[in-house]
Amino acid sequence: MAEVKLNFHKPSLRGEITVPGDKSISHRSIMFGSIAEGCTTVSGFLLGDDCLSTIDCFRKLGVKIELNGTDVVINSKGMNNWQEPLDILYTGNSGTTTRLMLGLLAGSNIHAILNGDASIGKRPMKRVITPLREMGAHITGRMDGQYTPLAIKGSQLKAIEYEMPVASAQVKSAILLASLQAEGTTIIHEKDISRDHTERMLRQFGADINVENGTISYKGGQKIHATHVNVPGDISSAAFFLVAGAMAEDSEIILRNVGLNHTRTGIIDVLQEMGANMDIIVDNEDAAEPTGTIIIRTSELVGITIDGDLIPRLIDEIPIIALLATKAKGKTVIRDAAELKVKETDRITAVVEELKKLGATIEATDDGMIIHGENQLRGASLKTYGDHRIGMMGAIASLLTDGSVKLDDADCIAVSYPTFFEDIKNII
Ligand code: SPQ
Repeated sequence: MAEVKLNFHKPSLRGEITVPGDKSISHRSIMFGSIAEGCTTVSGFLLGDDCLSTIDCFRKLGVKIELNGTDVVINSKGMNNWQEPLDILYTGNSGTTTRLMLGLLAGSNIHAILNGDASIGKRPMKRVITPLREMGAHITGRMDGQYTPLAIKGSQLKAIEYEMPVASAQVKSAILLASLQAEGTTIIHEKDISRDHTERMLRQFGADINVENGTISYKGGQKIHATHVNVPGDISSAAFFLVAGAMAEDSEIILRNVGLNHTRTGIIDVLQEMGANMDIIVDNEDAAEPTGTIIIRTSELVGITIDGDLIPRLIDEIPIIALLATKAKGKTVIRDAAELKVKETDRITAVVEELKKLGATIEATDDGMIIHGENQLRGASLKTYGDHRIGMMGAIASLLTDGSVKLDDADCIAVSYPTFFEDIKNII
């Protein structure tokens, strides 16, 4: 594990960053390219460790995947011709790979074993196994399939009608991917809408999917056609620099190629409500996944309440939003976010503990946190808990504190943003 000492503090942050590919969309591009028979090409692919785990799993299923920089060429004989893997499918640190693979393999004609790292071993799988078993999936595993390692024997599935108990794109996507092979029309009801990249990509690959007022319907057995996928920049990665630009003195950062899918832009709503000085220029509103340029400047911020249906639209940005709130005037309350406890680490505990070390006035609640603003942050030695988003929160804090910030393990940042430290150098 690489320990790093960061002395980035600069009074002014200025420069441009082209945001690397979206992690959620990169995973799905490999999955859909492997399902479809023929040649799928991908540009702007994220070379993060999680997405490389997804590629590795599909190579083990016999799909030919070539990487050339951020371009990918996938040649597949179609999901009915996947090979039974000789080895376990190792999903590394990636919850998305693990859960979506379960959905895909459930209706296949092969047997496979899925396992990941220690963090994956603690993440709940029952939320995916329950609806998949209802569809007829044969899945066994530790504690009756609640945790990895998991064994799955593909079988004939039937469609279900399912009310989502939590707002989760991974659960929704696992069901949708299983429904590709299921007999009948699968219906999913979402109370709060989670990210919709799977639904958009199904359309891009030529499938007919109906989405209306939180209800999704998909008829199994449709043909998925190979195509080209252009992966936009990851707004969850851009978020770190949006916050840095708003918090630092005399700053202006231009972020290009930011994905602006409405189910992901909660961070923009929050920045605007807190009073951030920012401009957004939309490039292509009608693309499968819209993108744009965001210019963020030093801002006078006020505390706000973040809750309800906004939470799934910014769930991964909460660590960096908590850092932002330490500068705002007044109190920021984050609630309805208990899902944070089952991410790569318990992100409520991790954020509160590490921000306290930096001098923040912050307290944990059952489903979020309360941050009292206008704190002057100081240098400290921080733990990342092996969680990329906690690591990047600490690194951004080092841009804003007088003393240096030490991270016990910065390697985890490569999970979603392998060029993070190079991009920091573009703005200091
Ligand atoms: O893939 P993983 O490990 O679950 O990654 C995280 C992240 O911070 O990058 C969550 F820890 O993102 C999830 C996100 O929180 C990615 C995702 C997706 O691509 O479908 C959906 C969200 O999770 P969930 O459980 O709400 O569906």
